[in-house]
Amino acid sequence: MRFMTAEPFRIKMVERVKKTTKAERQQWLKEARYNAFQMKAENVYIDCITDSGTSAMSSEQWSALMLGDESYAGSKSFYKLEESVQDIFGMQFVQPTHQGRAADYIMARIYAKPGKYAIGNMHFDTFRGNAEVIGALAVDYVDDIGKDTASPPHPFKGNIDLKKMEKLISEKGAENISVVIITVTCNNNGGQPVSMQNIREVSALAKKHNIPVVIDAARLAENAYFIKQREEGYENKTIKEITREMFSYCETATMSSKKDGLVNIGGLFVTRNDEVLKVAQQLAIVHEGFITYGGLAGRDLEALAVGLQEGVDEQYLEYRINQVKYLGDRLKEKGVPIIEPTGGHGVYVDGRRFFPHIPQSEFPSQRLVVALYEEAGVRAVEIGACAFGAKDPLTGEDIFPEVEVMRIAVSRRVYTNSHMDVIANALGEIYQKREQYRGMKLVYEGPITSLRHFTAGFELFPQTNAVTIEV
Ligand code: P71
Repeated sequence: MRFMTAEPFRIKMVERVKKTTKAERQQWLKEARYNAFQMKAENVYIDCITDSGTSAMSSEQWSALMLGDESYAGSKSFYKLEESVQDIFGMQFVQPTHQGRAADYIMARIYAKPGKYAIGNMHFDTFRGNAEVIGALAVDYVDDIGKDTASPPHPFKGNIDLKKMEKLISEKGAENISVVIITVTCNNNGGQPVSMQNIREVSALAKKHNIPVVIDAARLAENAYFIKQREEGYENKTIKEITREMFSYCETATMSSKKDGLVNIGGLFVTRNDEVLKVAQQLAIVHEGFITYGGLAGRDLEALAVGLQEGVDEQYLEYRINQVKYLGDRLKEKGVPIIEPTGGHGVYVDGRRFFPHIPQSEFPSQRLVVALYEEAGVRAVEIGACAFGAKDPLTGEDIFPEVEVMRIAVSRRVYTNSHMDVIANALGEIYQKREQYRGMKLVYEGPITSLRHFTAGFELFPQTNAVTIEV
């Protein structure tokens, strides 16, 4: 296989994307008030806003759609999905949901408790939102190295800091910690993996204190591939052996199947605890649909049953992880500061190191999102002062997040490395003229601060090379 370094698929169907002019893009940016979420997708040349629900399905998945059994109860498609999930997770009970956040909601209703702590590496927004509604205290205990976007490469920047976890347990008492949630890979700091050793040790510590462990498994296959590549003792294991061991350390897992499930919609709630299952099924019936479809069509269940298996295929994962690395390497060659090593589902550009002259209060990463779209029609997303900034409820002062990045999420099986070159070349040029850029001002937020990135409106401070015409 020495020469077989190209994609392990060939392309059967294509979707046209539009090339646009800079003047057009500047106009659309203005209309969207410089918010990527407010743009029309048809005006985007390469869309890297998310890797969620954007995968290309295989011919096997498209043909599986035709087998969809749309029976309300006891659908044949459910049992196929159940078997596929059991095979990869090694857990018995499966409740589908319409997407990941619905599984998060069910999980939060079962495991988050008012006034009690939910420890995580970095909780994803959708669980955090649910936890906050319940009144739980969601704390991020990722290792310090994972929080520092300029830290040297480390194989597992998604790991939970066991010392911090132990300290909280001893200070607050185990009865005040209702759950530990390990998100694999850790989305908010670069798609960084969690090691098997860390999952094992976190689980042992939690077990000692009777605290249940949940895995947020949106990117389970990418995490398993990193374990195989980077952790001693796993080099000769199959990806499924690794995923089953990962889940052997938890009671329950949630999954947004829009990522490593290689489908465009869907979620999963998976557990080994039959009491937990019963509650999950009741919540699913109220909020999602009957237990054997969970808000999805039979055809969606079919496509997911197949997609999960394709997602853990090692040849696919090798291509997948290497494409993201390819983009990271091209950017590094051009001096662009990124989180290293590159993670599973995208490249995260460090906004503060890219634009050191733009303070966090003027949204450096968001400015970079705007510059990248303006120059090349590429849409990325900010994970920084806009998405995770907040106002102190008492003083009204701005609170800024530790991670300040632009995420370039790479969709699965969608773009070629020529697309990656376009992104790298454009960012390289922007980096060359980085001093010309100035920051942005937030002029509209929307009613809920924690969701402001979807609705925010900005104005640009004029660039320093702008010509002022005197009258
Ligand atoms: C991503 C997304 C999609 C997203 C969701 C909300 C705000 C912005 C973007 C979704 C995840 C995720 C993890 C670890 C649960 C969900 C929710 N990620 N856990 O990265 O990454 O899943 O979208 O299917 O409801 O762009 P859902």
